[in-house]
Amino acid sequence: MEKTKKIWMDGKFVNWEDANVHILTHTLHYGLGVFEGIRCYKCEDGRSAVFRLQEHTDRLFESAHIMQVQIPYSREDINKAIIETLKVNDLKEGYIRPLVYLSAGSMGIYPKDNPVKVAIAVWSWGAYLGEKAIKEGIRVKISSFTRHHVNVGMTKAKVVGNYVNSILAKREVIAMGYDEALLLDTDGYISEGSGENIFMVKDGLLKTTPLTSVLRGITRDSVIRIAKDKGIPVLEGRFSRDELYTADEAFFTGTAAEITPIREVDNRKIGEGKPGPVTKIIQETFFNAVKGREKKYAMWLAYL
Ligand code: PPE
Repeated sequence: MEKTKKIWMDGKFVNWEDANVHILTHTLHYGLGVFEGIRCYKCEDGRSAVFRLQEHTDRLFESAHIMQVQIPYSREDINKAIIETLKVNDLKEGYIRPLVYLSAGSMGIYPKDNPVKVAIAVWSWGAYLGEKAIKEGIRVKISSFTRHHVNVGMTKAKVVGNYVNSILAKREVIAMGYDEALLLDTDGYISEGSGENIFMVKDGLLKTTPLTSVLRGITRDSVIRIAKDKGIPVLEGRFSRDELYTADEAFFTGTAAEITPIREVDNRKIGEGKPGPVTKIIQETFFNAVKGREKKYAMWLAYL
């Protein structure tokens, strides 16, 4: 990972090397913190733009609301701080990680008076699963670990501790030689990847899991919008692993993963084992949108 110069910590720019926290930081012990993952792209005209900044900030505040964490800043403050952090670091394209955490104060699971703090880091981040993954697709394995039950982990909130489940799944499948993990929900239906939503295509119909037990992905929302604009029918509905095995196409969506085609699930080839026509058109339109090449989606871009 490539270092940048400064990290925003509660209104101040701190040197990357000095961006530390106390060891009794509550979030570090108990996992209650919320975060976001946002991308900034260098556009055609040389300017940089954050993709769907407001939606990411809104989700950060929704995650905090679900977890009863009071962010001591306004949404506008956070938007501004994100833009400033990119500018201070002179980062034209990369990843943005706002983190809201409970700092040191009380110990014990009940966070009494622990101050809520916010940090924003940015860094350069290429294709999450590699350039080859974007072009040729990846090999996916369904994990033996189940996604959170909706009354165990708050799956609509991007909570720090929720990601232990993702790490378990990802480590398991990487050790077996696959590229990414896919998790089933507690009823045995497909839910999401370790850090991605999933789509499948069958007979021209684009299908994605309903929001029941998955994160309300902003890339997922962008894909649904693009598909509708292209006249591709979209259905939000549950599907099982065998329905996925017999899909014509499948792909993951996420800020980090962008649009990553899936060429294999559990050693079964998906379609022809390479990105199909629907995946390609959506992927192409998505990259045109984030890079400011598609006027129709200009409202998704917050220029620096
Ligand atoms: N589900 C999960 C569990 C998830 O973590 C993400 C994002 C998504 C779906 C897709 O959401 P969206 O980014 O709004 O389209 N995962 C982030 C974390 C990646 C990481 O390794 O860290 C991301 O893509 O930024």
